[in-house]
Amino acid sequence: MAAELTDPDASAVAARLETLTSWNADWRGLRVAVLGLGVTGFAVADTLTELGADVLVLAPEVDDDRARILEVIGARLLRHPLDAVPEGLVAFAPELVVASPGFHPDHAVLEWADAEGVAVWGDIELAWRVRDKVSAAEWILVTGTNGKTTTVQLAATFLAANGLRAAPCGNIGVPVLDAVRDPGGFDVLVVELSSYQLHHLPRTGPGALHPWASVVLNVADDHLDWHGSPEAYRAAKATVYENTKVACVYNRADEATMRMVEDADVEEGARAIGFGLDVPGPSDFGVVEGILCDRAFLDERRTAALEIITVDELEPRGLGAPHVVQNILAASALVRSYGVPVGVIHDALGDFRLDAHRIEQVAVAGGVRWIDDSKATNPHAAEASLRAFGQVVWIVGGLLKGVDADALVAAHVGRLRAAIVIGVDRAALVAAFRRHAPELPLFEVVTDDTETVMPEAVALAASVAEAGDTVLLAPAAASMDQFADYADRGRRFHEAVRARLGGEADGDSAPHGPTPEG
Ligand code: UMA
Repeated sequence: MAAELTDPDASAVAARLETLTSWNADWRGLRVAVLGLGVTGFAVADTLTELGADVLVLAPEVDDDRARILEVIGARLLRHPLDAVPEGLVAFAPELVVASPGFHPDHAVLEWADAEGVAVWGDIELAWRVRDKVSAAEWILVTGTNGKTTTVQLAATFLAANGLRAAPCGNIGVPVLDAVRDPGGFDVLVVELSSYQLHHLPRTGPGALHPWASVVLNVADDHLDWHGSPEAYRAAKATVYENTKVACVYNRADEATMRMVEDADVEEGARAIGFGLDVPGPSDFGVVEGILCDRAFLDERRTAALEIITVDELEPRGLGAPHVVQNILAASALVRSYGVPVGVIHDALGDFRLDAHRIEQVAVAGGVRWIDDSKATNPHAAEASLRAFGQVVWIVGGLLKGVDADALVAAHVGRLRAAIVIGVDRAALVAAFRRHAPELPLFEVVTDDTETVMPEAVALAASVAEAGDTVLLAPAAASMDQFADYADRGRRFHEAVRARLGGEADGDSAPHGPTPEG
C-alpha cells in the first residue's frame, strides 16, 4: 500500500528512466524486478544493488549459493514458478523490469508489464547505460545464426594481438555487465548478441546502442518457437546495425544481411563492408586465388588489396573450412575498422584454434574419420558442416525448435552413406529421409537414456562406415532433450567413439578441423 501512495506517476517514471544513462546517474531506490537468476539475472541484480536500486529477483528455481549472495548484497528473492504473475510482484509495483534473455516475449510477466506500462529492458541495454563505470570501451557487435562465437573470439584475439585491452562477452557466456564492471577496464568489448538479447534492444533513445562496428554473419531460420515467425527473428537480428558509427559488415552471399544494412539508420560516415568467399569489390573482404584479402581499408582500394593470409596456411590449423574462412573475413573486417594491421591478424591466426565441438576431429580409424560438430544446433550450421566433407555417415537429430529440416535433408542425401537419427523430434527427420531418399540406410536410436544414446549411435555408425567415409555428428538441432547442452552431447560422442575404437585409432591426428573436401 505504501508503495502505491508514494508511486510517482507513469510519466515521471519514464522521465527518470531517460536520465539513467551513466553509472553515475541516480539509480537509488529505483524499484526493479529482475526476471531469472541464471548468469544474466545474477549480474543484473548485482549491478543494480551496487547502484542503490531496490531489487526484487523472480526465479522458479534457485541454487542456494546464489540465494545466499542475493541476501548479502541486499536484493530480495521471490521463488515462483512464473507460470502466472506473482502477487508479490504486483505488490512490489516495479518501475522497471529487466528480463533475462531466455524469457519469451509472450511470457505472462512480460505481458503484464506491457499492459501496466512498466518499461522492460534486457541486460544489454542496462550494460550500455552503465558502460562508463571504469572506461567507456567501444563496442563491436556480432550476431548471426551461426559462427558468432568463433567470430567474436577471432576479433578479440586480433585486437589483443595489437596490444588493445579487448574482452569477448555477451551470449558467448560472460554477461556484458561483468565486462563493463571489470576493474581493469577495456578499450573494446566484442559483444556476441543472440536474437533474444537483440529483441529487447531499443533502436532509438537513451538505451539504444551506438556500436563502433557491427555484423550479421548470416540469417537462417532458428529459434522460431521463441520469436513466433521468421520475420520477427530477422527483425531482431537487424537491430544490430542501428546507429553504427564506423563499419556495418555484411555477408555478400546472404542478401538479407545487405538489406538490413541498407535499412538501418546509421551514423554519418559509417561504411558498409561486404565479406564473402569470392573476389572482393572495393570496400569488401574476399578471397582471390586462395588469398584472403582486405579491399576496404586502404586508400588504393579501386586498384589494389591487402593480403591477410592464404587458405593453404589456414588448412593445417583446422581453419580452412569455408564457413571458418567466412568468420575470419568478418572478424578481420571488424578489427580493420579499428585500425588493426593485416600483419597482426596474420600472425594472430598462427596460434588460433577453434573451440571444442566445432568440427572437431575425434579420431581416425580404418580410414574413417570421426568428427564432432555438436555445436551445429540448427540446420544452417549442419549445412556448412555437411558441405565440408565427402561421403558421410550422418548422426542427426535432437530438439528442432520449430525449425523445418526437410530442405537440409533433401540437399544432402546425395553425400550420405547412411543416417542415424537421435533425439525427441525424430519423426519429422525420419519422414524427410523416407521422402527424399527411400533407399538410404536409416537407423533410429529410440532410447532417451542420456547414457546410451551416443554408444548406440556410434555402434550403428561403425557398422556402416567404410574407409574414406566421415562419421559426422552434426545434429541440426538443440541438445536439451537428452543432454545438458551441446558440449555434453559432444563429450559423450567422444567417449563413445573412444570406447568403441579402443586401440584401433590411427593416432588422434589433429585435435581440430579436418581438411575440407567438396
Ligand atoms: N527462466 C524462467 N522462465 C523462462 C526463461 C528463463 O524462469 O521463461 C529462468 C530459468 O529458470 C533460469 C534463468 O531464467 O533460472 C535463466 O535465464 P536465461 O535462460 O536467460 O539464461 P542465462 O543463464 O541468463 O544465460 C543467458 C543466455 N541464455 C539464453 O539466452 C537462453 C546465454 O546464452 C548467455 O551466454 C548468457 O545469458 C550471458 O549473456 C546461452 C544460449 O543458449 C549460451 N543462448 C542461445 C543460443 O546461443 O542459441 C540464444
